[in-house]
Amino acid sequence: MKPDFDLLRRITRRAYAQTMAMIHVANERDDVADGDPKVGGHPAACASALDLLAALHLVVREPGDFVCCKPHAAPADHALHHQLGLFRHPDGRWFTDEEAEAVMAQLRAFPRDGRPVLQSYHSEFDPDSFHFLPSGSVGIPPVVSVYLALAHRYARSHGWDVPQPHFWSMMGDSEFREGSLMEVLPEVAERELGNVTWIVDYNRQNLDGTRLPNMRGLKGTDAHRIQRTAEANGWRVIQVRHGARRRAAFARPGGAALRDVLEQGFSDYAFQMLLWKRDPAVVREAILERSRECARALDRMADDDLWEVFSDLGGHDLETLVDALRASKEQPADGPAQPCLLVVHTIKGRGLECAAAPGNHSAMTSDEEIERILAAAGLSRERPFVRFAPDSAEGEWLQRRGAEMRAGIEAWDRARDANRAEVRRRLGECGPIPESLQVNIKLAPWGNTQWMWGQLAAKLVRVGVWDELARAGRKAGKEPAGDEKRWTAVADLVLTMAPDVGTSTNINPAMDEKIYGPEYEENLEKKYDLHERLRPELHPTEEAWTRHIRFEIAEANCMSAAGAFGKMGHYVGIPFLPMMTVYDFFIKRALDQLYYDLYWGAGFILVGTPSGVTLAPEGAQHSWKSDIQIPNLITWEPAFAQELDWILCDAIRRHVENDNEGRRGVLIRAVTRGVKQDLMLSNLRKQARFKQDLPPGALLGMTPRDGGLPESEVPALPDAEILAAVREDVLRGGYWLRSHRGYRGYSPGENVVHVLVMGALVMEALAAADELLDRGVYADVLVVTSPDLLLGLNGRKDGYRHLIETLGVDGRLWLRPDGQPLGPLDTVDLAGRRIPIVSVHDGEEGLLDNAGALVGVKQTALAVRKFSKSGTPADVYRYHGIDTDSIVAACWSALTEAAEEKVSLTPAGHAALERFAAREPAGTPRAVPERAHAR
Ligand SMILES: Cc1ncc(C[n+]2csc(CCOP(=O)(O)OP(=O)(O)O)c2C)c(N)n1
Repeated sequence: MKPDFDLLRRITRRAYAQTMAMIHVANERDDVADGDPKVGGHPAACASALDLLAALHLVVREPGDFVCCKPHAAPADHALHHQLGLFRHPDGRWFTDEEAEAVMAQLRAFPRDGRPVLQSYHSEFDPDSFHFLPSGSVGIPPVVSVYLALAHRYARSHGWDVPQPHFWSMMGDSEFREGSLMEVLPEVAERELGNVTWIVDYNRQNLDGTRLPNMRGLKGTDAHRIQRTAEANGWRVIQVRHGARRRAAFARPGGAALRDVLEQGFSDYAFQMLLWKRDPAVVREAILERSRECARALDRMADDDLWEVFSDLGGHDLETLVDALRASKEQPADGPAQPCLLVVHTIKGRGLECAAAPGNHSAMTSDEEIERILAAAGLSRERPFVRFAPDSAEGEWLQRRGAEMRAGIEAWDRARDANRAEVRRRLGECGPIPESLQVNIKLAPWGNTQWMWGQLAAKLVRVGVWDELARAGRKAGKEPAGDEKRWTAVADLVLTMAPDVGTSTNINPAMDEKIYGPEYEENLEKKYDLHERLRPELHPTEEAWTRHIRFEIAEANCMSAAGAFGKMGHYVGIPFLPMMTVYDFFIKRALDQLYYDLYWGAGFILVGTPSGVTLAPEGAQHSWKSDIQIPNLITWEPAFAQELDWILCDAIRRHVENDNEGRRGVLIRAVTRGVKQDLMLSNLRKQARFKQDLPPGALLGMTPRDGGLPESEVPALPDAEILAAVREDVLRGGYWLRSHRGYRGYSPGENVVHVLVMGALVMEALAAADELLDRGVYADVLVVTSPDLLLGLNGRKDGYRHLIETLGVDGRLWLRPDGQPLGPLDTVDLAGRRIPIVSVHDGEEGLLDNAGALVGVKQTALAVRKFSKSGTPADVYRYHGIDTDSIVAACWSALTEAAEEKVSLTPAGHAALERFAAREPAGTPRAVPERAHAR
């Protein structure tokens, strides 16, 4: 049915006025202290986009469609949603009229007393965030939106009941210069995503003013360039240049020449300057200068008419816009589905005094102007946000459209909940998710964590696709058996992705014949029987057993895809878990995308591998490590393969069970340096904590010289028991790999140092501990598995309990008498030291350096502080001072330099101490017992 465009124009005018009023009101609030930053806003940028957003929201958009828009147009979206009554509470209840009116006055306000507010840019916290992507950083949301479209397609190909909505993105013309958009452009057509429409708000201005694309160099305006770029990348392009007035003028004599001039004759700059000048006589002259043939058309136009025609851009003509938006969804009858890009020609600041003025990006409306705008829409400053009366024609129309939208949104919620229930059922059938994937680590005595990642990914994928392959009568490999079966439902949710580094990061089996994508060509490797040993077959299909999304060298694209797939649990109730493997160094290529994913609350796993200077001979230029602290991200760096197994399994379980608040994004760093895997258990077994039947108070001896019970003669607990205990510590951020507590001669405050080590340097730390032991120093080695959980944002949440309480890395002062006889009535002087910390990691300064400050002891941090060089790991570690010798030297000087602190004990304290000493069992080391320490 043809919409009533007059009525839609009246609604749009009100939305326009309310958009401007939102920004005005936000800037009028009086809760401002001296020196506070401005509130601000972008009336002009909203004005250029408002009509096209009205066409989208009021007419073309289906309820389930996804939308993302340039950030600074957020108020325009809110105002249109307000007309339609689409604000919701977090529990799904729709706002009452009063609540809706109230929230419109709360743009950019802080949410006091639980009061709903609207963020400065589109946000998940907004009451109208349903299927609206967050914005703020331009150039990212449209990319995310593309991958969300892909994720929906993937879900359908894999047998899930998921609708295929349309994905609309609106962006500025300066935004369209963002590299991220150029990076994704070819992908959208290659992946044949016909349900993607991009809309460029072509207002020829950006933040700094009028854009000046060099028409000579570009051989056309920027609109021509955009069209050529998009078409070269497989898109269909529609220019929405002219409104109805222009088209009518083109139909009259001389109109064709006028059309030519308006389409080809003006540079963006020249056109923009005429808009700003607002003088019909100058416009007339400029047109005729370009083509005398236009005289026939222009001669019939009075100045006012000429101005109307000249400024009648398609982006402000609702009818034209509705047609164009609808046309963008049409698909070629033959040939692949094709995305579409609309170049919508608009005027920035249209209807405002600052229209087309170069400095209008954040120009505010004056009091008089806002009054004029409100009055033109039949509104007043007393109640600027009132909605149309329900019994008015506009009100009735909005009620109907709003009700349709609400019903569609609620239906989407129900479908999502049904999927959630189905996922729960499938998971429930498999029983609890195992703690381990049971990879046989013994196969690789010198395994590295990257190797282990490949093993784990391969197993998950093999278990996940077995049934799909078997059902299709294809070679399916070993049928999941025993504990593996418990993984089947989870494994169906897992997929891998990589920006052209899948094979080099060991996930060949996960990729082999499992690349997801349109099968646009016959598989000639199959046809000609071509195979390469140990290499995956990469021909894409959309079969149900596909599990890998392949990317070119496009880290930013891949990162956005990880976010999009990782948001599917939220949107459609199917918690896909994307596992992106990427060279750790290049995570910083996609840092803004990573931030976006985390802000958005997506759940995903990033495997950054290989990482750090441990790359050694492979790439000195690639050695800087991802050391990132952003809320919602948890970072891990396992040393041993077994740790990675536990970490990955736990992360998967938390993701599918939605038990990952504050840690939805998981970053695991791995390396290609082999670590002697049996060092893990051989060291653990030596700890007094893991010895069987150790008599109370008995002390172990590492060497016969120590005295004590010879360690090797005291049996350790069964390995499974040790590992179960250590797993707990690993998953809380760190564990003691070597601890000399309970050994004879171990004397905190005298000869003990805590060595915190992360990742592959564990071997250097152990070698240093051996060497130090020969010199009478007890270096306890704490493997930090998650710097974030132990010392970072996630550790902070419980006051670093694991570090301080469980692992006992604290600032205790270990006291001994300071040379004076103990007399009952004297004040006694004591002296002591705290246990110093030496940390060593392959990463930049700062990663572990706060441990000492957290517990209040001296810390020496060994870290990477300069660009690296090629060489063997031994060379490179030495070069950076993170080798065994450096650790030994650092421990030695930490002990000698740890200042001796003095404490005076009063007679009362002394008496208490004596009473304590009397209770001591024989054989306890001479150090002052724990409960009498200064802290
Ligand atoms: C990545 C990024 N860089 C810079 C900004 C700041 N910024 C916000 S809007 C804008 C200008 C946008 O111009 P354009 O895309 O043409 O949109 P218009 O406002 O003209 O419609 C800039 C530079 C941003 N939000 N994100």
